[in-house]
Amino acid sequence: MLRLRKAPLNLPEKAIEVLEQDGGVIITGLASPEQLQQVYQDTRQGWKARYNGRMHAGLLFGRSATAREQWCLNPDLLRIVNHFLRTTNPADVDSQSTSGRSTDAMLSQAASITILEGGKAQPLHRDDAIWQKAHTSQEQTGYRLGSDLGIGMLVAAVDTTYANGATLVVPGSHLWGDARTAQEHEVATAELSRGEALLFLTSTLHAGGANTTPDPRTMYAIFYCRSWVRPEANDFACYTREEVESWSLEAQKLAGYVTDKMLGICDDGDALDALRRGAAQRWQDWLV
Ligand SMILES: O=C(O)CCC(=O)C(=O)O
Repeated sequence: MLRLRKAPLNLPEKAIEVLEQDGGVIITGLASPEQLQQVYQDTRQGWKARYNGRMHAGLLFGRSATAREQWCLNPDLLRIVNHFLRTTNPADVDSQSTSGRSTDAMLSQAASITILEGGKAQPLHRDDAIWQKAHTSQEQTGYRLGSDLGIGMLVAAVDTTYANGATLVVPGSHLWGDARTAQEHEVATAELSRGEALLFLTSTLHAGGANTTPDPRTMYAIFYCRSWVRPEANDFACYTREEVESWSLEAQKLAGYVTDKMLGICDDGDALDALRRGAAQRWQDWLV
């Protein structure tokens, strides 16, 4: 069985090296058993929609302080994420605009995904299809840093195996053009021990597997995108001022409630400022 390589989270350079070569890596050392238990408690009420044997519960960022503050904001993880997703002004942009500007990745979506007994495998896909991204082959040039729009992370809440629907990944497919399709022998199974995480570029072909066991396969999905692409989930519609204010400043920034006052503004300020003003004052502001 084709397998993915592993890297410890406290050696971000190793994970970056494997991601550039394979498009996906198994991260060890992110989630402790205590954190997994806490996130399970935080999310167990959240299961709502069910489709094709898969259950998806959104809003993980707000539901679980542990997932938000300790996983999504893990500094070693963000070091890897921003290696791929930070956007720094090219020189010609610098000469025409705010010079030296650099923006970090933001949250695209965070959710819990469970595959129930009998849940079918997904088709192999690239997550950057949500942004309608086309891919030209990088097989000759090698990986072009800057070509990815996002990175996904799946944290295993249970041991994942081929039998219970471990994520299928095609190593190296982040370098392929759109015309190339994966053959069976090119598909790896990212079998994870509970607490390990799969990190993969959004250009990498992957799929949730089929669950042929009686036990649910649960993973926490934390996806990041570049600052200037539209996040997959529009969670702004869900959180209250009080909820957002209870988050750390870094979490407010990651989710787009606090910005660099250029991109993602709301009424010429931050979305959090607008929430603080509230509906009544929002309209009064315009009276002179
Ligand atoms: O459930 C998985 O293992 C992968 C999830 C995924 O690829 C998706 O939801 O698009």
